[in-house]
Amino acid sequence: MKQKTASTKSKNSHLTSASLSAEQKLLLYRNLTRAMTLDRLMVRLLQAGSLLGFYHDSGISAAAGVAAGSFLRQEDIMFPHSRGHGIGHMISKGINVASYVAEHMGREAGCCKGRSSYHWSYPDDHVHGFSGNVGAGFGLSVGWGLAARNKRSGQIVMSCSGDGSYGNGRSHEAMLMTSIWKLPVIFWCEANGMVQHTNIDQLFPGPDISALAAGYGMPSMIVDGEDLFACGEAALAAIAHTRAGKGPFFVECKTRRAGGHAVGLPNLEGTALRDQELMQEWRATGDPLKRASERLIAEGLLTLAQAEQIQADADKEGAEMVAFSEASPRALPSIEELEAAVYAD
Ligand SMILES: Cc1ncc(C[n+]2csc(CCOP(=O)(O)OP(=O)(O)O)c2C)c(N)n1
Ligand SMILES: [Mg+2]
Repeated sequence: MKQKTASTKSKNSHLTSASLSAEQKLLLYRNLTRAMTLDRLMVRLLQAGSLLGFYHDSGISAAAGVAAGSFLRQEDIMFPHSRGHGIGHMISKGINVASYVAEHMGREAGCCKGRSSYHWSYPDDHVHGFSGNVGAGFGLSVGWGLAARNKRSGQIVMSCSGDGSYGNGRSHEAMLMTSIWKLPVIFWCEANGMVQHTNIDQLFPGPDISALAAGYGMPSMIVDGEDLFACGEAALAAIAHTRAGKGPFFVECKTRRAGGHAVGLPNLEGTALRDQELMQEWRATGDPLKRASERLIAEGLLTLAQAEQIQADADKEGAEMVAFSEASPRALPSIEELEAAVYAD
């Protein structure tokens, strides 16, 4: 069975990338440091038995989500991708996710009072729901895009998902409707070549998911999803296009999943489907943060001391979120409360 590798070249079918300023590159770098630090923290918390439920780590694929969030405005709408539980996407958009960590830890201080597991939202920050139903964000993205256009609010919708979600028919309805109505929606596809335990080439008949966009008259770009700055440039181009009222835009970030579907699940070890040595090599050589720091240092935009400080800040941020969560009582709702939340009178 063929395994997907991240593309090393960008194929930009319709637009050229906007180039990034030094400030924008450093913003991306700081956000990726924070995202990867929190991702590792969530893995540790799960392994220590401190999280309720599960965690789908982002690992070496964190760069795309960070780029998706970093240049949005506060009022823009985002549907984060489920990998990394959307943490990188949301912190990059400027959302304080301490209450999200608390939510995972089942605490009263959680954004849904520790009762939601995976089904939370941050409406004040324009993240409207997160679902275990893969592809659920597509329909909502159309609705929010339509509202933004009709109200002339200037908002755009960043609709993030994996390559697997494009097997859901709703994605096609969303692409059709946003294109016909010229809605400000970005289809941000984080294509890691995997759909839970299945390789994408068993489920999609072509090399590029973004080829779908052409069928709906929508411009698209393909970028190396492990190149933080290529993803950042794609985000800027897509944001400029949608904000200008030119309709939807599709970005495919090619990346890889070097681990199992969720922390603790087997990575199809012992089967021919996943080459474990290759996965190990990806983990050893595919760190997008290392790649980004080498580039910034070579360009004279970052020193080792500054990189260490950024890492120390991220460690502190994570520790503060855990302390915030642990200071809050465990959510132990009564049966009556749970029933009231499930059944209508
Ligand atoms: C409608 C629906 N079908 C199937 C599933 C089971 N499922 C959970 S995650 C997942 C894979 C999603 O693939 P992708 O969107 O590429 O995300 P990735 O796991 O690769 O990050 C599937 C099929 C689901 N949650 N919802
Ligand atoms: Mg996938």
